[in-house]
Amino acid sequence: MLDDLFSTMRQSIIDGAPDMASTLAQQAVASGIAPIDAINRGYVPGMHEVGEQFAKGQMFLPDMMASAEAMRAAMAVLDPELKKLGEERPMAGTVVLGTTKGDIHEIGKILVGTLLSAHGFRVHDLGVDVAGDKFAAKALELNADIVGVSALLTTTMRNQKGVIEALEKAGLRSQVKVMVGGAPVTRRWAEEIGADGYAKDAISAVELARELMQKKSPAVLAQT
Ligand code: HCB
Repeated sequence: MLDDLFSTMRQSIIDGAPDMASTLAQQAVASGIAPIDAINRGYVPGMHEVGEQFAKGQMFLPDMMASAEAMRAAMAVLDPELKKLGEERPMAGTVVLGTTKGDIHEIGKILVGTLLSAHGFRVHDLGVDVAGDKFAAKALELNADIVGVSALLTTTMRNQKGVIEALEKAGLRSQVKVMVGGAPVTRRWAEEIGADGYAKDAISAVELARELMQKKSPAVLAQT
């Protein structure tokens, strides 16, 4: 029964059907299904399928855009539900989040931000196509604990290193932890560019952020 619902959610993304994606998300909320399960078991597998079909030339850019629209419609319903979970938690840390320069993929980054908020982090999302110096300026302004950098293209991954360099240049590197993610990003890449950690999905990003905070200020995290 649940599997049928998740499978229909997945299909709504493949079909690029925002109304259907939104209705299914509302049904999930009404039936008490955890929003994160709907995302991870329903909608995200649909995005992965779209990516595979695009790579094989079976889907094209407008299809991918329609799928992104459907994902956004589902997230519009699920986002507030996830954020409610974070409202009563003590502040776990401040995260500045963004997608690297040259890259406009935002869905995964938004999801990471939502889950971090749901776990008590104060999140500032810089959006997409963000240059390293903007990450550094916002980290300085907010006295951020963590900078999270997303990249979905092999061509924009290298700009994650640019963010680390910008933090170094601004004299902030010793006080700001950097976590990286995005479909082509690996743990190995994170190590290569000197990031403090890599997260494969939003749940791991929360775990990683908590680990990084533990290293920075164990006392704060113990209360969350
Ligand atoms: Co886009 N695209 N795309 N795309 N796109 C990918 C990424 C490809 C892999 C598809 C493919 O070929 N198989 C491919 C990249 C190939 C490569 O370089 N290796 C690709 C391409 C080629 C392109 C264009 C160049 C296509 C073109 O114009 N010819 C173009 C690039 C534009 C640009 O950025 N300059 C393009 C455009 C688009 C859109 C606009 C149509 C749309 C994005 C819409 C939007 O975001 N508003 C889009 C989409 C939707 C995709 C796919 C299908 C889905 C991405 C997605 O949302 N995934 C994607 C295929 C794929 O990734 N498998 C395809 C779902 C989220 C939940 O996963 O991996 O983004 P995620 O995030 C995870 C995870 O990585 C981690 O947690 C997230 C949540 O679980 N994470 C972090 C992410 N960031 C993190 C940061 C942290 O600190 C920690 C963890």
